Amino acid sequence: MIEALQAQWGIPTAVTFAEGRNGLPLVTLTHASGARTDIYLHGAHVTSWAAGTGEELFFLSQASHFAPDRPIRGGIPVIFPQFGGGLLPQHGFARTSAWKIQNTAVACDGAVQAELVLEDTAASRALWPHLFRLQLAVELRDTSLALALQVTNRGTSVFPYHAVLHTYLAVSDIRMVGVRGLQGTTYIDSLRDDLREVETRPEIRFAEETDRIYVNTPDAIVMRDESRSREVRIVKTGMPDVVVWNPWIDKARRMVDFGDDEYRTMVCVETGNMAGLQVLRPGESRVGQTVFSAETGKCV
Ligand code: TA6
Repeated sequence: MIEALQAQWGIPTAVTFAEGRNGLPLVTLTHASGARTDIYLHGAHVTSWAAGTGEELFFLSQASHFAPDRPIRGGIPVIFPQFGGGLLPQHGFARTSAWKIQNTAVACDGAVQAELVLEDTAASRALWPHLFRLQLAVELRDTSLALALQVTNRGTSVFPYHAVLHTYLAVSDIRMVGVRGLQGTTYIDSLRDDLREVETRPEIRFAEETDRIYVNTPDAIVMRDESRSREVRIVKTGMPDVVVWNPWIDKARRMVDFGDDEYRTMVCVETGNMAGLQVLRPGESRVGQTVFSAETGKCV
């Protein structure tokens, strides 16, 4: 399978296919600057992003499953058509589905691109009776990684959905981390019976389990990792909401695919429509994009 993927979609030095953990196929995009990102076809799951400096910017649990029927813990799970619990499996079925490569390229400015696609199957229709197409376009540059998630209604009836990039950022010590850009935004506190309050802090800090859906937020968010003098800027378009999540001690212990102490080295800053369902009519498409850019050595 890897040889066939490499023959059809590989690009020397820029796009390389390999067997990843437990033999799951992955594609590595490598930019001329040395920046690199790994994408498993399982879930179209970005598991790693290293900017030109070589520093890893995404968290990936040491205890993560790598199995066809389990989500990978870390990186960027693609959440569709359901965020959270409900009639479908938790966070929907896209993150545990086998996606296909639709295109690879190196753009004229050197950006390395890969596009992955997922369409409805008999299995998905048995769970969720709609015809859809998901396309995830990944674009790597020297200090940025862009993901565009397009949802298309291929069917003849309207469907509601959530589409979310559930991003796990790597940090050195959660107690030395701040998230800026959400002040004045209304949030839904998942830990307090979905109580709605307004965020009054210019910077969110972490000292306990945090699980909040910020509704209709500004499109530029910054995660500051003081220990590493690093900032990760997150700029979204067509994605109204942001989730900020850290499981902290007790929930970390309850998660079998997450190390007990790994809460210290991650924070989720997720983008998409989590607070409410979006609706697509037959033939309609909608795209949401998130661009991550990293700067180190800043006086954060
Ligand atoms: O986005 C935050 C959240 O909904 C948390 O409540 C927690 O459940 C997290 O997602 C991880 O969910 P998962 O199904 O991947 O364990």
